[in-house]
Amino acid sequence: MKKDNLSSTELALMERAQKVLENNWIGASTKPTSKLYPHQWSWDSAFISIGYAHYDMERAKTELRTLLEAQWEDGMVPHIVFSPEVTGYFPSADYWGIHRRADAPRHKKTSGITQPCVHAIAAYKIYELSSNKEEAKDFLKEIFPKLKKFHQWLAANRDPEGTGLITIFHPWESGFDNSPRWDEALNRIEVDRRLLPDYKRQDKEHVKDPNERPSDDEYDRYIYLVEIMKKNNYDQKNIYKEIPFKIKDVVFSSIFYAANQHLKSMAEIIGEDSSQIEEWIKATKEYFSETFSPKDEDGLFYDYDLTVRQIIKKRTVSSIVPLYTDLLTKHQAEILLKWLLHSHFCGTGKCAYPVIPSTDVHMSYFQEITYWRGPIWINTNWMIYKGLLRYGFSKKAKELKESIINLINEQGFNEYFDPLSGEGHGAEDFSWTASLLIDLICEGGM
Ligand code: 2M8
Repeated sequence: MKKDNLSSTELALMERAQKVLENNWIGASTKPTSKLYPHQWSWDSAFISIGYAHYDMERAKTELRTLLEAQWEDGMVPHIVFSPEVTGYFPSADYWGIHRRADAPRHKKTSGITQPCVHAIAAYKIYELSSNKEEAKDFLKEIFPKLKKFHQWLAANRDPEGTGLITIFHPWESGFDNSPRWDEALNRIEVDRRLLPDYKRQDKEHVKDPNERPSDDEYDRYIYLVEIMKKNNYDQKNIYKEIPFKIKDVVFSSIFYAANQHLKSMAEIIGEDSSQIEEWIKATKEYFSETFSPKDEDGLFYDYDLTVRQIIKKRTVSSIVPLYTDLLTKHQAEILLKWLLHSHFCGTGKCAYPVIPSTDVHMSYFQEITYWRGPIWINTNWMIYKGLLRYGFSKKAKELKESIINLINEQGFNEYFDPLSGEGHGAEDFSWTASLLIDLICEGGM
């Protein structure tokens, strides 16, 4: 890592960020934070690995290796890998009961669902930043087959339609748990109370205000969806037929596309065949805009609900995340920039910092401290920052980067922030806030 060009504030922040990661390190991986999320989470680990790659290559590699040790035989990378000795998280490993599926690992306890596939992006970052390219190539050789197998699983089970767009079966799979994006689909579900177990939430005990977390009604629906999966023994084909929540997720699909591009680059470096990856890339190119941003709309991107066959018209940060990919025309990207400059997404107006909130602040469903319904999250801002650079919007990119740095410097390494006051909420020392800040400070590029 080159430290010469960093300001004293950036250097001090780097040190604080590394301390957050150090405190959350649990021996072979990093938990998102100490009490609220005491295990390993899938997409968190990929973001975390990107941060480590700037100053500790071994940790960056270990983070991904540990996660992939829990990969299911069929290729699925689970969204949580449990630390067996840790209690106090619901739903627990026992609750998930993954033993009902032969493909689930026997030596690791995991959840039975997945999360966005940021991992190939992280693995490629490790290669890119390594000074010893031979060693880095060996790492790619080791990890490539596992990542490809995960993408094959996604393509086969979450995109049987061959659109290059990924379907989620649960809000937790999006990583945006209680986003307004999922409201209608969740509300449509008729919860069969006989199927709901007696359960006790633990998450609300670890935050300042229980209103920061999803509601009990939302939780019942989350658990009900897991019950349907358990009833189907985590068999993807049967779940596809039965689950009442089936959505083509615009963020997951953007990440799948970007991750495939990185996977393809890896294949080229290590001399592996990339034809299947190219097929996935081609399919996403063909279907992305026509599915998520139909003509005569407002230029934003929206998830597509497969159950009712319509787009989900909720104005959230996900509507802009496609900027992270190279899938947009200059014109499409310019429209997204306009949205970002507007008060809807804190480009101007009443927000404390010009940093992008998770929901358009003018919408009735915007809630400033409630998790994914309004607060600022660093991972989505990081993706959009990279997108702004990609499309040549350097002025806005510079402003966003500086504002993210100021926000964290002044408010802390929180999980999320109230866009109106800037105040930090959720967990206090959150790993991906730290790791992605490191990436922003050290690099800023793609
Ligand atoms: C949140 O999700 C978990 C469930 O997976 C939870 O609410 O308990 C989300 O913010 C998700 O994106 C994140 O990966 C996870 C751990 O940080 O927490």
